[in-house]
Amino acid sequence: MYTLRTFWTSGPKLARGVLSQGVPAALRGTPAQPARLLTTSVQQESFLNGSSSNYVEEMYLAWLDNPKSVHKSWDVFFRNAQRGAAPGEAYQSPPPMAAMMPVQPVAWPMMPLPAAPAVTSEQMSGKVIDDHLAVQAIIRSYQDPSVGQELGSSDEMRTRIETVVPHQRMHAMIRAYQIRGHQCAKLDPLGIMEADLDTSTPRELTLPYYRFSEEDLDRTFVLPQTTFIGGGNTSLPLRDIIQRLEETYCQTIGLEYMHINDREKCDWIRQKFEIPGIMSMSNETKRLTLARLVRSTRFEQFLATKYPAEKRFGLEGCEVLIPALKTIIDRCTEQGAESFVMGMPHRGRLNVLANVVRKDLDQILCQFDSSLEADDEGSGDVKYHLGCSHMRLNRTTNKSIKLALVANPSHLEAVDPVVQGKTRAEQYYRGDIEGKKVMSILMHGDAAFAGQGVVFETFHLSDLPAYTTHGTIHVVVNNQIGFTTDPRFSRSSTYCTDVAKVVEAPIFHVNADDPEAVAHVCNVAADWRSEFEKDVVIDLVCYRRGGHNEMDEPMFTQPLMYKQIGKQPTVLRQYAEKLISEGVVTQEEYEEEVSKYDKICEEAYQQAREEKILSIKHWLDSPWTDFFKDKTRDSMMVCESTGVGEDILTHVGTFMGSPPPDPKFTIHGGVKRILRQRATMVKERWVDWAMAEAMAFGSLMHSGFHVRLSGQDVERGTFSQRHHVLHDQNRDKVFWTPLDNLWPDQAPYTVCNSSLSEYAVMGFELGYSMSNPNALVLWEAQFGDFSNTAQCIIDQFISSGQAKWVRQTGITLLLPHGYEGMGPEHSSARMERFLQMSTEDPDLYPEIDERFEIRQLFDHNWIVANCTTPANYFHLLRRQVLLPFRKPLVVMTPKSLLRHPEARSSFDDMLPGTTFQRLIPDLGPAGQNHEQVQRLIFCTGKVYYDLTKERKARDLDDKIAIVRIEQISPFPFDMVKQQCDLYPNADLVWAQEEHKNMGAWNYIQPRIRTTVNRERHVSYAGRASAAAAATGAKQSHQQELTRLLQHAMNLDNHVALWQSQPRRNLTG
Ligand SMILES: Cc1ncc(C[n+]2csc(CCOP(=O)(O)OP(=O)(O)O)c2C)c(N)n1
Ligand SMILES: [Mg+2]
Repeated sequence: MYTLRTFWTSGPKLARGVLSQGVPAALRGTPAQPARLLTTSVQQESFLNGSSSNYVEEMYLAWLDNPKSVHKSWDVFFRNAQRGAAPGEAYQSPPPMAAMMPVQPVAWPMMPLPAAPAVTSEQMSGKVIDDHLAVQAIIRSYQDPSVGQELGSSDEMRTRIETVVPHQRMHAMIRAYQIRGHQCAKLDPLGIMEADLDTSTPRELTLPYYRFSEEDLDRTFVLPQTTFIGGGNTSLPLRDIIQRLEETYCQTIGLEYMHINDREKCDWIRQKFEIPGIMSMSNETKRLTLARLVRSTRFEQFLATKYPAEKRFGLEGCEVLIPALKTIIDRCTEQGAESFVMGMPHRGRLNVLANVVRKDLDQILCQFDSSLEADDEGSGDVKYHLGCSHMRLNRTTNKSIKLALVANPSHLEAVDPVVQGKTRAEQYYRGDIEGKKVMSILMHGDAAFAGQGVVFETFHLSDLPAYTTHGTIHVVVNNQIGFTTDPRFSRSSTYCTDVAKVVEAPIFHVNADDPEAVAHVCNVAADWRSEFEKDVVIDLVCYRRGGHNEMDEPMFTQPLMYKQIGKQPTVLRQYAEKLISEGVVTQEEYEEEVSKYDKICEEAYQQAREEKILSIKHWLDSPWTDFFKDKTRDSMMVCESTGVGEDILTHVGTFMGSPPPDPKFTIHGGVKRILRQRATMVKERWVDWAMAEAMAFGSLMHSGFHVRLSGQDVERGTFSQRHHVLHDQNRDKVFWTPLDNLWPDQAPYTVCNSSLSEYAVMGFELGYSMSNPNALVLWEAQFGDFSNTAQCIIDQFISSGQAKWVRQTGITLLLPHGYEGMGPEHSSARMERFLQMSTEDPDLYPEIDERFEIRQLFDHNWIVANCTTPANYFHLLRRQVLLPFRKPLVVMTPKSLLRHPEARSSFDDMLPGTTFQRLIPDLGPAGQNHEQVQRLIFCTGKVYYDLTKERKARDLDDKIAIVRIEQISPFPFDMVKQQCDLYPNADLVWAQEEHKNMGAWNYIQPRIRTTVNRERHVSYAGRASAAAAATGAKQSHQQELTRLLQHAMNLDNHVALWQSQPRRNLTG
């Protein structure tokens, strides 16, 4: 039997004085008055007759008390009447709903009155009035218990009110349970904390709030359509209503769904929880749940016994996570899912691997043996970060399913978007456009879920057409603590799950010590995803039995909580006792289940002890088996030619320069001009940057490689250079994407403007790139420096992912970079950061042979490039996919070079036989007459064009050679050496437009020195060190550039000159 919340609320009642504020002093506090208070004009209104006069009187009294307490139409009416409107003219019919739609407040007409028709008694039916009256009475009865007694002079009215008013209150009460019942649910297994951080009972969940008395409890009420608690009954006694509401909303499940702005979805959830008996579970399922709890619990106990001194971030206190995940997977498999991509933090990861993914136990246990040597390259990672991919039979449905747990860094929640991208890609490759076959499950810790911004960013991708995975099931291991911090100090939101409300995800809080309730919400979550293809959150409110890890002492910081935890029996014990007492299992059966699993663990332990080698490859979350099939390290040392036949270049170019085939499609005049320019390019056989890019994409898709370009405003291009999606100027949502329509059998092209996020979107594209190697997946920053808000993805995944997890990716980052006088925030893509994370040794001159170029790429962690010609960019992009292995590519892309008249390439530079040039030598007069050259300038990127212009202006073309390093990392040692040897009499200068502590200087200098065996000096020409990436003043920018060029071209005493400049002169 449930206790009814019958105590009076402690909250203050609204004082009458508050309600009457703003009413003329003469009328303030006026007691209920008869109709004579109405002004003459009011009494003369044609619709005031019969019962309506009572109603009007009621309205009038209410209006006198507070003009805002009545509908606006009454307010206008009474005000007009008081101002002396003629009979029949005081009433103004309210504007129709449509007129009220605009954001501007609707100004209702006051005197003088327009000629609106007066309302007749026929129009204002008695029923409408009665209903209004009842509603008004309810509203006011909440505010003042005495109201209602003086209402209605007729018996009929009193009867109506006596029926309608309690019903309305009952409706409000049901609604209150639906909205706020979760606040009274018994969610904390320890019984000491409130999951919503609030110990008070909402007033709306108390009987007195509705002015129901004990006698009312036996009164029968007709149930509204917004509840399903009646089951087959359309009416119930109030006592039963409350009991059923308490059962649904205030036991071990707390439901949050009333924030969903969709009646159908709310009803769907109500049906899943309110219908009496809906949570009943078969004995078979109960036994299965118990068996899963046995595995989950005994696994942790086994590890604790065998490896007491090892960190494993045990799941103790939330062992129910395992049956929960398995229930989700069973249900989703029944609904057609075949592949699950999962992301999770440290806690319980080994248990998930062992008992959900069903990774071989001995392989898991090997991870505890620190003496085992890894057989693969790479530095590896700790056991609770490794991913894996595994096919297994789902016993419940007898279907084969794939489970992938994505490897992740320590950075909590960083894996979320990666999982989503990988899921989306898998859906895409399977043609699973509704996400019926492939789905993601994300697990979270309570503190991280609330605290990490990437959670929010990832939620925002969930419903975007090019990013949705058609619903993710989120499971929060809410142990009510984050390391040593209590929830009240780690979040400002009510629940740790509130972030999910931004996408109107339903949130099911559940007490993790009630395995059946957990199973129920898991089934509903799976059904929700299947039904609506939207995200849903399960909040497993649990506790952490030990410290943050196995070495930690929790009593230092949470003494009371841990005293309680000390007394808390495991959920396994509680549930086993329950099922034994219910007769669902016997004690012997239970013990047999336990010893069966203990034996499995022991055998795996013995087997693991026999392992000699640790294979990181067993832990790949995206194995790419076909891609690597029959490949050896040796066979991977060749790369296909990146040049392309002229027919393909012409075809792509022509498409890019043609209007859409639909004659009704109207394109913008500016776009027309661009298309004309593109047509000219094809005719004249040259390309600019955007055209080269389109040709790289088009030619790859022609060869069957999918291309996906994502980032902010990438469809048009930040600099209006790309225009990959043309918009009909007259019809909404009518687009034309030429690159997706080049050939009927081409691989598809996806170009998508992303949400304004870097962290989540870059993570998403990284995940996408991991799914299938046969694709070019690019993420573009609006400006290169914005990529630093995704630094975690760059540092933890892209630069180091292969080393940690032997996992390859060809993700390509396009980072607009270049000093154009646009200020500190739009100039630098921070190339120094990427270079600093490059792995090759600056002090070691490598062994050079004919395979050096590709071997270097293979051995390196990533590629950093900064091209100066469209053709080289074209080759770089193509090489990215034609390489026999995958490496991340970071490209500093240009801004002004997009339209620079010299930054053009001929078709000839892209034809078969041409290739990516890691370094572009000087082919001008200096390159013809090496001995006479006094200076060899190395540079990268657009400054090359400034340098050549200045050199020409100074007539130094034969004295200064300018060589471009296009692939900065891995460093083209071999080619740089050739150049240095070619100009034996030249001094060596590195010229850059970035500040000295930025750009490539710190990376380049030691490598050139190593190349020349430290026998020649390398000096610097560029901006001085600075804190901000660039000056904010255009004029200073120009001065800095002038000085840079002067210095680079000054053949006398350049080192001393530059370095002796006072700082202020350099920065302006
Ligand atoms: C981005 C990030 N910041 C800080 C940490 C350090 N850290 C590791 S676990 C942890 C507490 C996590 O609490 P919660 O999310 O509730 O998970 P729990 O450990 O309780 O399961 C912290 C702060 C981290 N791993 N990642
Ligand atoms: Mg926690």
